[in-house]
Amino acid sequence: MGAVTKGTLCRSCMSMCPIEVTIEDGVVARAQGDAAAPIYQGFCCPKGRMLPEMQNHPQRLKHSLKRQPDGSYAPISTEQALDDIATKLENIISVHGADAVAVYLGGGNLEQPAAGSTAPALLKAIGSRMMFSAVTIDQPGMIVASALHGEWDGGRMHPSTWDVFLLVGSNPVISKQYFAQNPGQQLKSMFREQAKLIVIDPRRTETARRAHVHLQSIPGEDPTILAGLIHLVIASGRFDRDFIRENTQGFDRLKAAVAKFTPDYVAKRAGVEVDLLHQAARLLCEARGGDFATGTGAAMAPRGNLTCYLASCLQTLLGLWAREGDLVSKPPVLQKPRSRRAQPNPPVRPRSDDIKLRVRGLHASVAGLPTGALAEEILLPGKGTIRALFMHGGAMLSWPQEDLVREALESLDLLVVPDIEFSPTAAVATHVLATTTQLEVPVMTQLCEIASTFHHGYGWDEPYAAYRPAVIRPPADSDVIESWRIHYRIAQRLGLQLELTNPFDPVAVPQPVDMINEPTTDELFELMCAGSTVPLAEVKQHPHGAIFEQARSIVGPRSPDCVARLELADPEMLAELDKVSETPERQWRSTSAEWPFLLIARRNHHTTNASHQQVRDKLKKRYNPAFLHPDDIAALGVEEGDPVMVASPYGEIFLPVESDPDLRCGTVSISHGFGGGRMRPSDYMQGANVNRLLRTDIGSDPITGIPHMSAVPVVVRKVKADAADLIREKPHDLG
Ligand SMILES: Nc1nc2c(c(=O)[nH]1)N[C@H]1C(S)=C(S)[C@@H](COP(=O)(O)OP(=O)(O)OC[C@H]3O[C@@H](n4cnc5c(=O)[nH]c(N)nc54)[C@H](O)[C@@H]3O)O[C@H]1N2
Ligand SMILES: Nc1nc2c(c(=O)[nH]1)N[C@H]1C(S)=C(S)[C@@H](COP(=O)(O)OP(=O)(O)OC[C@H]3O[C@@H](n4cnc5c(=O)[nH]c(N)nc54)[C@H](O)[C@@H]3O)O[C@H]1N2
Ligand code: SF4
Ligand SMILES: [Mo]
Repeated sequence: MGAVTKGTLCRSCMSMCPIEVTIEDGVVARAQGDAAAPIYQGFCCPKGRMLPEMQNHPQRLKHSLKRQPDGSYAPISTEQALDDIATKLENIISVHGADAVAVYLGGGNLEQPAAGSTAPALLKAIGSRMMFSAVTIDQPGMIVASALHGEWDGGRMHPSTWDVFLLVGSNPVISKQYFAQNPGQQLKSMFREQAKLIVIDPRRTETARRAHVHLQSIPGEDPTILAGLIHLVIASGRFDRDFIRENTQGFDRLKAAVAKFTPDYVAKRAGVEVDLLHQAARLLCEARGGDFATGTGAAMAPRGNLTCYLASCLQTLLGLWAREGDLVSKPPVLQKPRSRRAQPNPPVRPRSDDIKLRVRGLHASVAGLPTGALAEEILLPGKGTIRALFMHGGAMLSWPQEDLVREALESLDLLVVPDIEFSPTAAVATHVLATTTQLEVPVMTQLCEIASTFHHGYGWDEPYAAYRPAVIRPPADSDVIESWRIHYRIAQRLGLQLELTNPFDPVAVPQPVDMINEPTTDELFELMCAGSTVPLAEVKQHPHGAIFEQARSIVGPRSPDCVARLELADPEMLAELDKVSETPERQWRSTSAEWPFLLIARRNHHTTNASHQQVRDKLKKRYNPAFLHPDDIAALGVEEGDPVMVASPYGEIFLPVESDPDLRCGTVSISHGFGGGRMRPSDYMQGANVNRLLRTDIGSDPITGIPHMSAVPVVVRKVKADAADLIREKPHDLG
């Protein structure tokens, strides 16, 4: 057969790097960046290069599984599993009503983006409103902030115009959130000459190293710093008065609210140098173009909404939004065209009254239903109970409070987990559906474009799009299904009509799916792209993807009858800001002699969330260390590689300690997506689930339900001698 090379887009993260996959004698042998693709310059990270290992992994799930009464799993044909699921669903709906069926769309959606359209369509056809997603345990604060502040219709400034970029709690070099295409290269060319980078992060990250000003702050103090920067900008008088007069309201109230946040107060409280604060403010005031961005660090720490809101206010004060005649950034290509005007869209209420959970009075919000409360909601019996869940993600490792998540998921009558491996989340399912891998299905770029409409860290600044057919067929001895077909075939069995719609397009026309003759994925893609700026058929003509000049657009003039204003003084946000200054620092942070460290979130280069557990050995990343500053390691009396216990008031994990001189003292930084299940000290090299240290009801945000997931008080302890003995007695199995 020889060797052939085929192109696809890696979906092991949202960068969607174009890659070339070499197939030798029918077996995927190599993957590397596609040098002929625009924008990316041939970039491909270690995860992309690992795609052959993932594809060929001996433990790849080739057959679906059903949980048996004794808790074991037995193979079942995928069609039989679907019959079984459909029967159970009918039962659940007739006893408990349609809202007893829920969907969680998380990282599992990425590899097979069509499922992101069919899952909500299935729920809608059933009549259930219980649509959950990762957004509400990710960065919901950004969405809440733009609801409270209002959005600038012209959108963000195009990177070609930037003099400054402010980044709060995000590390694009590793996460590829912001600068998503070849971030190292982009940052180098952008910030070497053209623009100045300001980073707020307790760690001198791979990104912060390139910053002109790095504010290495105490975790959780982002509202303090942003209020301080607003204070300085207003005090300097160098804000955009005309823009504020024409487009905003609440300036005086904002000014009064930040009055207490003087540079000295902010510097002391947030643990940063006062000179650096002044420098940052100066760079902001001097900028004529720029953009601001918040990441998971900012949004997962306490008062993430407030951080994101203040970032928006600061950006508006400086007038850093695209004006009439400017290039539109993130233009739609595989979505419908959208004309943009140089004017505000008014604020909207962040809470939606119509869908309510029974937990903590939480509602659906602009960020969706609160996933942070889903486990508790499942465990509440009675009217409104959820009994069935389609899980497109790795909840066992990604949702806060692992024990509660396990209890909730195990209590369900039906838990459907599509997977390519028997992951910790598959291991609590009633039905595990073996799915196709990302190399076995076609791909197009629409998903990231849609994501960019609510998160500007994703998508493309240029009008880029790409489509690629599947690279390889599933193994001959397998019985796997593409995720979207699960929803389709269940709808068919229940006699339901699916209609696809873009949830972020308020005037989208639902596209009915042919429920008699099952479409191909390409046909489904056509429906998803109905009315797109550039027809999918045209995108398909460009095998390496292309920049579609016809989709480039400029911001139009303000409409004469526009009366909308951006809100600089949302009462709820300013009340929160008052609480910040009224609460003594220690109490604010909740640290104490007993819980002296702050745990912060972090991502690593080699893994994405909970995905791909089985190839982690090859990536030498079966475990996740606890990163500590060398001084903190010395004070604990341990050495690098030694096991430590990290505990919060709610749980404990064991993991090896690793030195990170770039971390702020007093912080411990740990990646999520590892470990799972009961943990003994001797398991410390197996990976530890940091979500054991969190609780869904601690800090639960009143709008989005996100609990505190960063800047969480913990203690780090040397593991006692008897536990260390245990470790010596039982050498861990890394295989
Ligand atoms: N403590 C802590 N918790 C966090 C975070 C944090 O920073 N700290 N981050 C949060 C964030 S931002 C997010 S987005 C969530 C992400 O968490 P999730 O939304 O749960 O996403 P993943 O962990 O990527 O999901 C991977 C799982 O999806 C399932 N799956 C379904 N279909 C497929 C498929 O086609 N292919 C593959 N490979 N798997 C499939 C598999 O079970 C797989 O294990 O985690 C959140 N949790
Ligand atoms: N390699 C890899 N890439 C990924 C993922 C992955 O798991 N692995 N996950 C993907 C997902 S789901 C997402 S949502 C994105 C997230 O993308 P990012 O938000 O960029 O995620 P991180 O790289 O964890 O960066 C978060 C930063 O916040 C800092 N931080 C923690 N607490 C605080 C705080 O209180 N204040 C401030 N200012 N900073 C703080 C941390 O030190 C860290 O540097 O990444 C995506 N890309
Ligand atoms: S950055 Fe790595 S994991 Fe993400 S799409 Fe590109 S190659 Fe894949
Ligand atoms: Mo995320």
